[in-house]
Amino acid sequence: MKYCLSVFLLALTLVAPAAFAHEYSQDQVKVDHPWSRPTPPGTPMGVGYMSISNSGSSDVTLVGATTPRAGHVSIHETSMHDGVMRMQPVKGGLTIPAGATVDLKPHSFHLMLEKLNGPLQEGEKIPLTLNFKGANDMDVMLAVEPLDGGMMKEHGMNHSSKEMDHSGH
Ligand SMILES: [Cu+2]
Repeated sequence: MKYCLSVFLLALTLVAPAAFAHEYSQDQVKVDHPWSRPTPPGTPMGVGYMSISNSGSSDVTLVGATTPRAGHVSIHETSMHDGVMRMQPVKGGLTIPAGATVDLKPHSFHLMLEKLNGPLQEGEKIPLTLNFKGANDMDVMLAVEPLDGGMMKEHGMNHSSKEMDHSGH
């Protein structure tokens, strides 16, 4: 009995980090883990990453987004040209084909939050409305995660409260 209980508790512990993930579903569209990075003061631009799935039978296109934290949001793609990394707007929007998932992630597709009205702070949740062609607009929250990446999510509350103390100085 005791053994079973501890195995059960261990399983819960291992599953716990998933509780920090967040996803949104609406009609045929699922948006998983929308996140961003903190920006240094004075930086006019921030990023938005997420994974968008389309379980419908027709294509859906992400054509834009709005947020109260930025004057404009663009859809960009980062790519390598002759060894130089550069980013350019995705013309006509980002298509999520029927049945497919498209990842917005570092060194690939991303949202560019331009004309920020203030630095993006670690721990902040940024309201973001995604505008789709072929699906209804969708509200999600971008979680501003630490610069050292997703690994730190494992540390959960401890980490974020420590960081909040720090930003008070
Ligand atoms: Cu960009």
